[in-house]
This record gives sequence, structure tokens and C-alpha cells, in this order.
Amino acid sequence: MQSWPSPPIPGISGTGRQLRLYDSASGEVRPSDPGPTATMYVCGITPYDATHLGHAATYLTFDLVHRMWLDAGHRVHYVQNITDVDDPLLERAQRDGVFWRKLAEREIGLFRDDMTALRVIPPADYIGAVEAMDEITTAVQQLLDSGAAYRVADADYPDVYFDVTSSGHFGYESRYDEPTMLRLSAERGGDPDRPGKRQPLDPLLWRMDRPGEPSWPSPMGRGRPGWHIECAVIASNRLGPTIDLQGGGSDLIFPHHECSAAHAEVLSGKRPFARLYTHAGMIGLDGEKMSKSKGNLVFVSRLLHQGVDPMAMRLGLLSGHYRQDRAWSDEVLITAQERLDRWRKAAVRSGAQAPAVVEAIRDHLADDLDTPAVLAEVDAWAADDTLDGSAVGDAVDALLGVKLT
Ligand code: 5CA
Ligand code: ZN
Repeated sequence: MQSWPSPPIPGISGTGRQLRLYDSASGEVRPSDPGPTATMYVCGITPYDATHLGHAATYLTFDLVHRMWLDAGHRVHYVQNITDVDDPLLERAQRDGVFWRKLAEREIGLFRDDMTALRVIPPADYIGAVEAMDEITTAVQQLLDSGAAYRVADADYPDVYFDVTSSGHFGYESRYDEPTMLRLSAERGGDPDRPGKRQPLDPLLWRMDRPGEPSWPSPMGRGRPGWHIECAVIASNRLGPTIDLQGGGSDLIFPHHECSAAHAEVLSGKRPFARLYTHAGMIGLDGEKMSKSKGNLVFVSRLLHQGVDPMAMRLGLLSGHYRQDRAWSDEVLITAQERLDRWRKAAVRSGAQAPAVVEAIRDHLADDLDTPAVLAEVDAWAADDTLDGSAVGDAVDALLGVKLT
């Protein structure tokens, strides 16, 4: 799938830092320690509706990771998927009377435009589930052959499931207890009550063809893939069996990242799948998580259409810490726009060089992406009329992704 154009990234003087990030699997802030090429997989959208500010906040978080690694001299191999066939997409297409592929195409187009406006560095590989169908069916067959997967005894639909006990340490990524896992599985697309499964938490790998549903040929028979195998396969076939970071919003901690890690580890025989599992908090509106099902969405494309500066959106979303669940509001946007105006004036100013400000930006970002501290630092620089603009302006562009000039 075509991704989107890369924003130019200005060079800045000095040396980058080793980035430390919170890891869900260990519950600690840990150093990321990539080799010359850092590898990152961030779960992409399910394209049945436009990009909202919650999605944007999550992609901005990992864009900062990308920028910090580049600043530290790494190449970055970034892969993102598109869940372009799944229940929510098919249900929405059915409801609206549009062909599911058309709906996906339209929403992916909007997403690309939104990411471009927000100056998010694109993934090198942007891969739809449909494009990866052969890879996915090969992996499911491999799991069946090895005994890690099985079919349910259902005469009509002998769907294929993954046996969670085959990984030997299912649950290590989320560290949730069994009742929590069961609840979240039921809430987030799993089917713990399906009769015939070995364990209630076993996730679907291959759903046999149902009337009216799209399906693809496979050694298992016609059907379509489960959700978690898609990400396990797209990531590991491009980045190898062990990646530096698996990212997404905190609603993906379980079951999605737990199951995709388990699939990838059983397929490769290597663990852990990711050295860091990093999750962004949920953006809410009026006290509730912003989500398609609740309908309380603020779309990036709508704000752009209204003339809101995407750099103000970016600053507004980065004004809270990425791990914190936080609310979007008109006030957040107004404060961000005012800040952006002050920073823009300061960026064209002549005066004394302020290399310590650039170093402080790096230090705060290296500390688990402490953007509130970065904003305070840059605010102080903007308020000091004696300081020069250009070097700090470039650092704000390169590291924070906010273009000032
Ligand atoms: N296609 C799957 C991942 S493979 C998916 O979750 N798609 S999504 O469109 O529902 O979400 C895309 C990304 O946005 C995910 O990382 C999700 O965790 C994140 N996200 C969704 N809602 C919010 C929110 N309100 N705040 C922050 N991030 C969110
Ligand atoms: Zn995913």
C-alpha cells in the first residue's frame, strides 16, 4: 500500500540520546537499545471511519520515537499495517450500503492526508491485511502443522484457533490476571464463550467463509484471517523475529499485543517478539474515551477543513504525557494555538545562541518522551527576547515535528 510523503527533517547540532521508554511487559521505563537499524511496528488503523484525535495522538507518540532514534544516528525500519478486512469494517460497509473495499480506500486516503498534514514520518512498509493474505495463510497452516493451532468441532464452520498454552508464557506482555483477560477478550473482538475451544482465551486465526463475507483461498479452505495473526505476520516477515518496539494505544495491550506476540513467538521459536511494548494513553472527549463505537469523535480532517493549523493540533496532543489518558477540548486547542504563535515569533528572532535549550529538549524526550517538560523548556526560551531563534526552531521541528518557520 502506498504510504505518504516524508516531511523534511532539519539537521541539528550536538548528539542524540539513548531513548528510554515505558515497557508494558516489564512495567518499567527501560532503555531502547537498537542496533544500527532500529525496528518498529505500530498497529495501523481499521479504515471504517476518519482519523480522530485519539488515533493521531498515538501515531504522534511513535513519530517522536522515530525522530529520537534518527537523532541518535540510527536508521529506522518502521512498519505499519492496515486492518483492511475485519468485522467492524464489514459491519460499517453493510450499514452504509458501500462496498467494503471502497470504504477502506476512502478512509485510508483520508488517513494519509491527515498524517501528511501532521508531519508524521511515514512507515517504510505500509501493508494491508489483504495484501499480506498469502503470508498470513502460510503462517496459519504452519501453526496448524506444529500443533499450536486447531479447528473447533463445528460442522458448519470449523474455524481455526490458536492454543494459548502453546506459547508457554501467555500473559507476560499485559501481565493481566485471568478475569481481566477474559473481560477484555469479550470486549475487544474475542469470543471467550465460543463452544469447542480448548481455552476461552484462544484467539481466532482463520474464519471459514460465511455467506456474504469476503474470503480468500487457503490450505485451510476459503476464509479470512483473525486480527492478531495479521500483525504478527506483517511485522515479523519484514522486521525479523525480534523487533525493538511494538506500539499502539493502551486498548491494544490485551488481547491484541499479547496474542500477536504469542503468534510471532511460536512461529519463530524466539522470544520476546518485541524488546519494548509501548502504549499510548487514550484521548477522551467529555469524560469518555474517544471511539468510533461511542460516536464522540473529533476528526483531524474536519479540524483541517475548519482551518485549524495542524501544528496546533500536534502541540495540543503533545501537551500531555503520552502515557496519560487525557481529554481533548477547545481549551487545549486554544492554548496550543497561542503557544504556537509565541514559538513562531521567537523562531525568527536574532540573539544569543541557546544550545542548552536544544540539549534540554533531547534530555526530556529521552526520558520516556516527557513532552510537558519539553514544552515548558521551549516556553521559557520563547519568553526570553535575548535568545536566538533558528537553532531551537530547527530542534523543535526535527524532534517534536512542529514546524515553526
Ligand atoms: N487496526 C487495529 C490495530 S491492528 C486498530 O486498533 N485500529 S483502530 O483504528 O481502532 O486504532 C488505531 C490506533 O489508534 C490503535 O493504536 C489504537 O490503540 C489507537 N486509538 C484508538 N482510539 C484511541 C484513543 N481514543 N486515544 C488514543 N489512541 C487511540
Ligand atoms: Zn495490530
